[in-house]
Amino acid sequence: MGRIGKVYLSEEVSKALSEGSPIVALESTVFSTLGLPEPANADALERCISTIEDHGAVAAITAVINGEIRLGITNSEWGQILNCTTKVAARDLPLSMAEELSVGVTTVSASLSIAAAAGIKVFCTGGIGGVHHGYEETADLSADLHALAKHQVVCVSAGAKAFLDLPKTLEVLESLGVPVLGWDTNDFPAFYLRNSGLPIRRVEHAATIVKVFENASALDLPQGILVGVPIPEEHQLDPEKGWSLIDRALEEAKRIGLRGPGVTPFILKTLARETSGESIPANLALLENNARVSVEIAKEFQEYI
Ligand code: PSU
Ligand code: MN
Repeated sequence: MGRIGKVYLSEEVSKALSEGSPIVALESTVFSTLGLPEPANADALERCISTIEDHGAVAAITAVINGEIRLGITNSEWGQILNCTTKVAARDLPLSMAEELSVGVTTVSASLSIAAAAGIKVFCTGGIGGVHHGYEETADLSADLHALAKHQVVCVSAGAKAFLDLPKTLEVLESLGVPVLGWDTNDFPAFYLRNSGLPIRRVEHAATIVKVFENASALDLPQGILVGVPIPEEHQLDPEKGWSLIDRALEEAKRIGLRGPGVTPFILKTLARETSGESIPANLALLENNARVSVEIAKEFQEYI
């Protein structure tokens, strides 16, 4: 197994890095039961990896295994990720190493730091974390936003999860200097829904994203780039129903006084239940679509060199 600093690379990722072939990094929280219920989580993992491979790139899943920070998980280790319930954000990485955590699933913040450490430029997720409703009271703002401000990685997502405070999330990204680009859209995508009604800058070609990245590097701007890819039309939830269910799930979280890292998994679960599972195929479809777009961008980076 290769290693870059404290990051252990699978053979496949090691080889792809040394050959300069396109690589897409992936988080692992979304594939654990914290992100998706069984068996949809296994389905999502399988579909993301095969989409990335079928389009000609290598999938590099991040996780913590036996206290090692890993980039690239082998098939025999998939089961450990799927069943894991220990969520590891960027700040948890040092402790999970020190305590030799047996398995931890990495969030966007942890994964961006791992990808950046290995020089991987494209990272794919479902939806990033952001500013939660009630921020004034709870100060709950995902570490994903700070990680985007810190690591020069293109983060491909279907926007931020629709149950977040999306206007505030965009404000914070602006304050942190993170460019937010819409993949063929002017409207910040809202995860299960194509539109949030919030304006962002449209890009129509992967080449533009690569140029933005290279220009930012040349200017010594330390930030990453957030690319928002809308869920394919046929898979989005009915907007009216979707937004009202999200309101209900938020009220429930508030009523039981939920705080901290448990909030996101709770709302994802509540939505799956309330939509009688309809949110799950939508979640799978957007992940697969993001994986496809990620490969397009990763390949464009190869062209540019
Ligand atoms: N998007 C999903 N499912 C998830 C997450 C995002 O569809 O499980 C995870 C990601 O790992 C993200 C994390 O980084 O939730 C954000 O959690 P928090 O709001 O606690 O920062
Ligand atoms: Mn949080």
